[in-house]
Amino acid sequence: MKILVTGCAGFIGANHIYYLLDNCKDDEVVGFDALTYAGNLETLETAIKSPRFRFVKGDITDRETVEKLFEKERFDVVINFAAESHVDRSIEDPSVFLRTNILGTQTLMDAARKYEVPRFHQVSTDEVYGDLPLDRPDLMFTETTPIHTSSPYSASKASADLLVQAYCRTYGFPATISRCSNNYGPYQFPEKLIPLMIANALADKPLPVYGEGLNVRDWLYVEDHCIAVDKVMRHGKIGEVYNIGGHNEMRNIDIVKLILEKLGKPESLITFVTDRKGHDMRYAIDPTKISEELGWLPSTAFADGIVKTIDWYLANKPWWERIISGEYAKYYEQMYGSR
Ligand code: NAD
Ligand code: TDX
Repeated sequence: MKILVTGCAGFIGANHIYYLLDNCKDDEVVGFDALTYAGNLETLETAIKSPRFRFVKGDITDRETVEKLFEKERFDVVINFAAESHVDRSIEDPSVFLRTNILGTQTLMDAARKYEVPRFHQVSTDEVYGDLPLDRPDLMFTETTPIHTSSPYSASKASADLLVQAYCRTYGFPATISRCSNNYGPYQFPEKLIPLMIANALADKPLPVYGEGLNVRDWLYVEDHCIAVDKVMRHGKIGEVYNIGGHNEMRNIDIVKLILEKLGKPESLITFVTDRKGHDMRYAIDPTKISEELGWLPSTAFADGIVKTIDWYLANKPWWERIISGEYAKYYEQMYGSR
């Protein structure tokens, strides 16, 4: 098959490229990415050497470029990872989130319809369901939980999901949607909780925990997300939504303390800072549907995944040090300088 992976130079997209190249030897992969602040071609250095992979730079909202690509390549599958993905940035400036996450998805779907791509997969997020209370551990998100968004980011992802579902119903568009919980692992941009805390701890800088650090996230090792997306893309039922998560709920403060312990750094580095506006309290995914229908189960336990992740950041300092010393330093100062 010829597979288009958008957002291939970001965290999960790049991990997905490596998953496909390592495990799906009959597939040819084209990666498409606008190389925004979050995209990094260095991440694809090894992939680019493969004769089964080609990188194309472009923006998913650029209709002309997207259509030309689809006309030339005649893809069998499109997987849309491309997005603006950071909640804090969406609170500062929602516009680019709406453009990329909603209009970009529409542009890709229109091209897929025009060139009759047989299969389209939309990578969505558990954040479309809003949040759950801390005192009801029995509650989890299922695929029928109502959409109830909190941030401009989650609203933009939910809007894209609704559009995908509308295209399925109206045009018989052959799409699936997956909604995953928080990912962690190699190549995650250092603005996100786990790599940010690793980088700061290694530099003996304060670790900025929002509010009291009691918010709960349901963490999944990135490769398990890739395996799940691959299963949905090949075997999922057209028109269906699949939740992806590994029953691994943890409080932010406990993750931060664990990182400090693993790195041999003191808890005195923890600094409680002003909370995120509209901060979702708890996410928890019920993955029964994907487990029962597609036989997916997570394969990396958090205890192992977090060690692998910390080891990766230790072994790949140049990758993230180049990021945090560039444009990102300004972002960090703006977000955390007087928080
Ligand atoms: P990321 O920010 O690391 O990467 C996003 C990539 O998309 C970057 O390479 C960026 O250059 C590219 N991109 C952005 N705008 C683009 C545009 N207009 N045209 C083409 N490319 C563009 O994000 P991520 O964490 O890898 O997330 C990937 C997808 O998975 C997103 O759709 C996100 O909503 C979803 N998701 C992420 C998580 C998570 O924990 N990170 C969890 C669930 C779902
Ligand atoms: O400096 C920080 N301090 C802090 O306490 C940062 C960056 C985060 N946090 C908290 C906020 C959240 O409760 O940690 C938690 C995780 O934060 P993020 O890494 O920003 O992730 P989150 O907001 O949960 O969203 C992530 O998961 C769902 C991804 O960024 C989304 O793209 C995905 O859809």
